[in-house]
Amino acid sequence: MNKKTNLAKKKTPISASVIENSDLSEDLYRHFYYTLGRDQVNKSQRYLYQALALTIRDRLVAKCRATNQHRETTPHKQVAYLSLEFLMGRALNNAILNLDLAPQVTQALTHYGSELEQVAAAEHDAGLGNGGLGRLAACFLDSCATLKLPVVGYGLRYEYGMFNQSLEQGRQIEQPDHWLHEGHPWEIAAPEQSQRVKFFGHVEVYKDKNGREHRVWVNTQDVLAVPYDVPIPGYRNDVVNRLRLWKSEATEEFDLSEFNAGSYPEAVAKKNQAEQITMVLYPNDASENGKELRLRQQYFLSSATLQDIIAKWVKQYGEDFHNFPKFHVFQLNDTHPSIAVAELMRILLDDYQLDWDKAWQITSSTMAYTNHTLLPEALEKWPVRLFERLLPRLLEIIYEINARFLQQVATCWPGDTQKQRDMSLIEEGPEPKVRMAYLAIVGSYSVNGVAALHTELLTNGLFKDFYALWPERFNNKTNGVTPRRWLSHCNPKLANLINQQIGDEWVSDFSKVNALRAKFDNKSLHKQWQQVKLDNKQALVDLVKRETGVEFDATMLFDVQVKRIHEYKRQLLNILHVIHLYERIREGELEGFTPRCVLFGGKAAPGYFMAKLTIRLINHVADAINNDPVAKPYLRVAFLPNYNVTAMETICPATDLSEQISTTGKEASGTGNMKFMMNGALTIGTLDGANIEISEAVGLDNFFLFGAKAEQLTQIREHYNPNEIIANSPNLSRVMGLLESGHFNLFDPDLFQPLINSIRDNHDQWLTAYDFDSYVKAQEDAAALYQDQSAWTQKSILNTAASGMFSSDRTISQYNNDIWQVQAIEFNKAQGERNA
Ligand code: GPQ
Repeated sequence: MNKKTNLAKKKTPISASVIENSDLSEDLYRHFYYTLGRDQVNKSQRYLYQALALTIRDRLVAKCRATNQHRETTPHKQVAYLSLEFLMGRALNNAILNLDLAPQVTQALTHYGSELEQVAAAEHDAGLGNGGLGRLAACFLDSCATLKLPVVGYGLRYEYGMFNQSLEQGRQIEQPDHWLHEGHPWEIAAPEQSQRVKFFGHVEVYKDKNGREHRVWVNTQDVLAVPYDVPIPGYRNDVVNRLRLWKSEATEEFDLSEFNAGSYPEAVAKKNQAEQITMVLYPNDASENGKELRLRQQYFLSSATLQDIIAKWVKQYGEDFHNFPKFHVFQLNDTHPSIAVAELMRILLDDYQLDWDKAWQITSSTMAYTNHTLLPEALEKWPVRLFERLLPRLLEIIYEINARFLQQVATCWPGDTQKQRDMSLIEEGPEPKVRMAYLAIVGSYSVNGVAALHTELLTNGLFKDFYALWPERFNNKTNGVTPRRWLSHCNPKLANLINQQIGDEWVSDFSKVNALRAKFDNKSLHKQWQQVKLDNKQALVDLVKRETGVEFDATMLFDVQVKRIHEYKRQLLNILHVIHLYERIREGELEGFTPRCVLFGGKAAPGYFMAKLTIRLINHVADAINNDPVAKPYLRVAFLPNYNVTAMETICPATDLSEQISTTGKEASGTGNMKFMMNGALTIGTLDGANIEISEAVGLDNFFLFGAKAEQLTQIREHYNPNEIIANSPNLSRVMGLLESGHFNLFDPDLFQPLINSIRDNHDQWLTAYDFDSYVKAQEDAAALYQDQSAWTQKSILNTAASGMFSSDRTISQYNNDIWQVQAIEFNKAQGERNA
């Protein structure tokens, strides 16, 4: 036996089971009393939360180590999920659920006279994302860990997350979200694994002694990337994966050289510049940012991540990259990290001297790209001039990729120079630009859309030339959401009821929820189902009252639209319908009127004028209605400020009617639609994104469909005349009349003119006027059905029952089967413990 094993044997093993078996109450006390230095006198929910988080983190760390150990001892393929956004929300309850610790935690908290719900409320949301794209990444991490797949998330540790929204006189006010200021107990820094990321400088060419030409990127200004790891627990399966978030810091010698030259302030100023990179999340959803700092963020993430992975590879296998694609996949969450294609080439060419073909073979067989939008304003293009200054070596590589790619285009379409211009990675013009989506497609072996219609529109529209060239590369992966957070955790009453009916296997195999279908007509289930909904609605009533002062009534129909404010999502259409209902009340057209509470929520990008104006309109209309005693028994309207992940956890269990009303062809998928469906809401929606699949799964009898169809759009737009539509629609005329009379802006004439003009514009892309009457009709159907509570409840149950395929577990299984092909972790526990 050699010395090393001897030593290893002597070490006291600290294994996963030691922590698992240690008493949670004692650990909580230790963290509260010693780690945080608190005692009974100055206890507060905040410190209790922190102590509890640390207590749970110990258990996660132990499992994370066991998971890693397995990885290191058993060579296997792994996925790096690269995303500029991870919209995680709160972690405490999710960890308690996945580790099955609720009874122990509840017990431990009794010593402090506290309840989990209050303690959990002290946690800040980790709002490192804008909306659907960032939340999808968070759901995916949960599903990967639950399916035991070796997937690591890589993102940025923004000091400031998504801004906090408040309202002043109906206007959106943005406040910074300094979510880290009280510390983030879940993360563990690993400064010893820091990476250097280069910026600026220039490229020099030299010949080595064999006469071979080398290009070196010199005189760069380097920034340090320091990793912080956040544990990601699977559902009751002992697997704990990681989310690695990079923080930017100044390199030490940077400071020192300046410092020695006696210019301390300059040295500190540069430190600030370096730290700026991960200072703030750009708050734009599905639209271009276009700022240099954003490109720096993108490169910083891509470079740090690739260097990290390559460094580990070299440590393990040396500089032979032959097998690299057998062990690594990089999934690019939209084009945001697509510079990774060029960066991997740079590392292989410049740092490890591979030849071009070999480097390209490795790169293009490890990268995979997910597209999340067809909106032209969201398709990233970076000015060549910016690249040249910020990332000169990367631009050279992109030019070379393009030259070789255009050869292929020329071979496929001989003599067609227009085709070459259309497909070039460089867009010509007075300000030439790099088309990031094309770079991602050319450099990836897989390109996917996020819902069936979206993928179809990609392959026969936006990317049709690329599809013609490489049809095998394109595939669909319809989005999903995790049923742990979006049903088990956020709606425990419904989860319990479902357990009583069909057992609890649905939590980790959500297709099983289909068993509820057989019970859709069970009267005693109806009663319980309605009671759960009523309780959940009461919780939302309380939230809305607390945050807005508006009194909702839990017996009314709850009609909800929460999501980013965007013209294509058509909050405007919704508020027009609210005005229509108000007109009916004012005119006494109350026959068959179903009383309803309409809830809006969502943030507008700070620079998005029309979105911000829409928020003002909603609030002005809400004020007018809520202050009109005639309307009170029939209609209440509220705009809930600061919509975020945590708010959705109260909103979706309480919703009767889910508004998914985007203009057809504009919403890539939608994921809120799935959360509502799981929780038994009925959907009023267009045939857009995943709504199509939702309506197919549940059946059109159980879905309120309206609006133009995708195949009619070209024709509609050709002859679109909204003024004529308005004139011919008594309802819409009346609504426009009230809006244009200034009824909602008496002290500010013309305030809403830009919105009015957009509706009346022949070029209105969003077709608000076109869809209005069919929307009103679908709303009437919903209102009528709600009056028959038994029929409504049947459909509510059928919606939950049919939501099985919208679990992100299904989505991730498909990513794995079709794109990643990694093996699930099957570590035997004994081995993990021995090695720990
Ligand atoms: N999405 Cl490109 C975002 O949330 N942000 C973005 O920057 C882009 C797309 C959304 C998209 O609008 C939704 O339809 C999808 O459901 C979601 O991504 C996840 O795929």
